[in-house]
Amino acid sequence: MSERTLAIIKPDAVRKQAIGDIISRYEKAALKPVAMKLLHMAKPVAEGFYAVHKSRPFFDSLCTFMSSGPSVVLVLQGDNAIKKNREIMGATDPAKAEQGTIRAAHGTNIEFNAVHGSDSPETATFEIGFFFPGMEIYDGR
Ligand code: IDP
Ligand code: MG
Repeated sequence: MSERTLAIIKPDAVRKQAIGDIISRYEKAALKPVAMKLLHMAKPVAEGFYAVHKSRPFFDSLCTFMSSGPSVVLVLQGDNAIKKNREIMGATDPAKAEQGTIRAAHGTNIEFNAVHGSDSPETATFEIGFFFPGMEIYDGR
């Protein structure tokens, strides 16, 4: 079933000039970008995006990181896009991520882990709507 997921190429990966490599991995996995932009999140924007994590001990540090430089935010579309993206991302902790995954290739540690991917249809709907109005998402397939 074709579905959509939200991906973020986080500030650490943008700083490492890994944007092109990561987008190439999405395309090779048949995850087609249908909306995309580069933006520098203000800290309150990062706090809104990660509100689900606000009681976690790493919340403030995570939001400082996510607002430390520009990110690339994308909507990816394809069969089982949510699960497939989580697979090619690898585990949250890059040290535990399988070889060949984006986090194994570009992650530094459990916080600076290169990419975000929605984890369920509900979070995908919230996260896509957080960054993109419907009119900015390509619908031509
Ligand atoms: P996910 O990105 O693999 O879905 P989540 O548990 O949803 O992982 O955590 C959101 C983000 O918070 C992670 O991608 C990572 O940047 C950061 N994070 C998660 N766990 C920790 C931690 O234990 N210490 C510091 N940062 C963390
Ligand atoms: Mg998550």
